[in-house]
Amino acid sequence: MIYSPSLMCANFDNIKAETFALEAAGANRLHLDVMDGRYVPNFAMGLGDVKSVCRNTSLVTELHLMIMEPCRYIKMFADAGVDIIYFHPDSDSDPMQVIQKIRKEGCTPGIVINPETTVESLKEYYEHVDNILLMGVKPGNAGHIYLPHVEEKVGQIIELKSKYNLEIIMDGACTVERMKRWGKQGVDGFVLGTSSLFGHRGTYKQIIQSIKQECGE
Ligand code: S6P
Ligand code: MG
Repeated sequence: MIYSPSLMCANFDNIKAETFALEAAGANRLHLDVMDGRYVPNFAMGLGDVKSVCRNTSLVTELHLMIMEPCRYIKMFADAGVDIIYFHPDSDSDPMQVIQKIRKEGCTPGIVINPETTVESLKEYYEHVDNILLMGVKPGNAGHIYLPHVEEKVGQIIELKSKYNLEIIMDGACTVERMKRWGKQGVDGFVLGTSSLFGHRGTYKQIIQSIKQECGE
């Protein structure tokens, strides 16, 4: 199972120490949220933050771009050292070109399914990407409320998983209880935010170990 803490929820007073601590605590991937104030009305990590995390970890890093015209910035982030790049297909006029660009720059392409987007509407992309990030909340903030209608999409995307050889990661409102359920359904991993890790009692190590235990590892 993949456990990918969201660095935007970490303590930015010392992002290097946070990166080390999360890796030492047993995280097996790191999730980096980038927002431009246009695709979503918020700002999150910037290029310098992304570079710092990539420089200071040996873990696989996944970049979640919540920006307009992502194609223009793929090379920049690939050069920063990220491994997986997710983008929102409705943020660019030519999503296929974005996918190709991500591969050309040596990264693994993924698309994001928003809570209001149907699984069916993105079907033309599934054979071209390796990874899917399924949002459980409206993108833009940590701590957003879970949207229960997403539950139906979990089942729908799992049905397509083996056909297209997709990795499925859930992002947003990943509580322990939901991770247990979704893991059994066939989801491959979870973004750990305020619902399970940050702001909870205990050290990162204690919390991640307890999440793994609860989820049957
Ligand atoms: C949200 C962003 C996410 C959050 C994370 C927060 O726009 O893409 O990656 O950082 O999901 O998790 P939580 O548990 O606070 O909802
Ligand atoms: Mg994210």
